[in-house]
Amino acid sequence: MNETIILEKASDAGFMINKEAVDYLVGCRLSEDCLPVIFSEIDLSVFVIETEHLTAIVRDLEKKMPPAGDGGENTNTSAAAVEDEPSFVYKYPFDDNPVDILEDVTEKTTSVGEYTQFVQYFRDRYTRISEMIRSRVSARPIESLPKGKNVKPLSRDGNTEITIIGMVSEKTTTGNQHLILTLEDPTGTFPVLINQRDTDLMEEAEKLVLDEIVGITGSLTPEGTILMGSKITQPDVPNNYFSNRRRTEGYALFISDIHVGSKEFMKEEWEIFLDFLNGKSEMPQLQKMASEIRYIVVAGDIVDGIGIYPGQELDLEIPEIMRQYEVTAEYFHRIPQNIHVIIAPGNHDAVRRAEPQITFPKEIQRMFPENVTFVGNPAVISLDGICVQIYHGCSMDDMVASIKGVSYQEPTTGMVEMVKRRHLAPTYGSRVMISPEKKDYLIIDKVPDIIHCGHVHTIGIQNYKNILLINSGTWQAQTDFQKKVNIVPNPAKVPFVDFRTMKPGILDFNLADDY
Ligand code: D5M
Ligand code: FE
Ligand code: ZN
Repeated sequence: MNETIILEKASDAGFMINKEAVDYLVGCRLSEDCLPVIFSEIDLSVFVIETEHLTAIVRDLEKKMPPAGDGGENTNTSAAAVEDEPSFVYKYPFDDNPVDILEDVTEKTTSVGEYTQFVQYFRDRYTRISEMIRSRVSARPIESLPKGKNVKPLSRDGNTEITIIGMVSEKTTTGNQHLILTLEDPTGTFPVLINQRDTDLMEEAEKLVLDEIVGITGSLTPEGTILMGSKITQPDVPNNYFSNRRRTEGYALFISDIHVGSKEFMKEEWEIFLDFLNGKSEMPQLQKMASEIRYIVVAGDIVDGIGIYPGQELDLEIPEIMRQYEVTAEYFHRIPQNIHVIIAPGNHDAVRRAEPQITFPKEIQRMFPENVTFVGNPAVISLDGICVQIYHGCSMDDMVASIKGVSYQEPTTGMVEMVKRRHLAPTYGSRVMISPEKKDYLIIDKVPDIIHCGHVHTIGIQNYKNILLINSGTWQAQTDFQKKVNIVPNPAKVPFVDFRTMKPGILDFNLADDY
């Protein structure tokens, strides 16, 4: 559909229409003839048409549409049968698999690591995340809270409940097992008590981590010295969140933690994966799928690196860092040229360790073929309209240690906690090192369609509020170090997403039954 015609037909039907809704119509697979029907279904009380007014109507019409190619003559086909048919025809390989980089610190770094920059960095984090919380509750600055004896009700209806939004700067337990949180906003700090008898609230409060920004509603004690918490509001994503992404086609594959150079790098399985990409699988379905792959996203740790942990030299097959990248680049030269590959670094790669990480230096990039686009960690990219947030995932180690229910075995549990906080690394100062940029690149600002992490070497796929969370495993078998800390990897498996339906799946290239 064409934008001008959409605007014209909406106006004919007596509506205004916002940009998102126009884009949504442009991306749907209905023809312009359907527009009057669509607009006739919209309630006349609507003034500006938004995407949410359209989705149910468009989906209904799409279901009724005959599959492409049969000219609509097959009127006996039931709706259910129609759904099973391919709804349109597309031709591969694409010669244009566009990638737009929407967010990336590379080329934009401002950090020199001075103290004042940390102040500015945390100020940016507070401003942007508190704004998200403010859209859900109205809050007041800490310095405006009434002080002194006999605090009067704060609103005319006698309700003394107020909300403050602050960064959790301390978390302690009292002798009676109540929880005391200190919240800090730019105007001051204030203690909040969570009563251990309020078990549901306590369960939520215990999951709060230091440095995260949260809204807490409650009543002030008569002296105005403490807030008795009754409700916690994290920024999160609305329950009815709906992405107005464009419809597109083909497959994207998600991998990470290849660890080339490690003695445990699973060469044989990796070779089978490369064969698959080149259409050399035995199964015809896999050959067909391979021909429809448009993107491979790589979320860091492409090599094992050197000096990453004590004694690593004993685990290395290739002890020289540039040689590790040369071998990796040779592998990437064997990926079909029509597939657009996006690579971000991880903690084993030869880039600065503090996050956000700037992408690979030019001398490494030069080794790779032209169909590779390098980005930093984290980065937000658009794959032909599908928004992907890439993050290697070092914060997962902190979250496993500090949030009940987050585990290495189910890595998406940690990713859900990132989305709830709209931040990829909510705690500062443990395992994740932060580079104080003027802007906090670790904030999940735009709600992506897919979040892709690696690092923990286990596979996980989960849908959370219409966001697809993917953790992409590894190509490294269990190392002695991991055995000692009881990390059981999930290697040689490749999560993928069918961009036509947004349905995920996993390709398993394991040869042994160990995993
Ligand atoms: O991380 C691979 C996995 O090993 C990931 O789950 C974190 C874990 N890991 C890495 N370093 C440590 C330390 N020092 N202690 C505990 N667990 C760790 P990778 O980034 O590939 O090394
Ligand atoms: Fe790794
Ligand atoms: Zn890692």
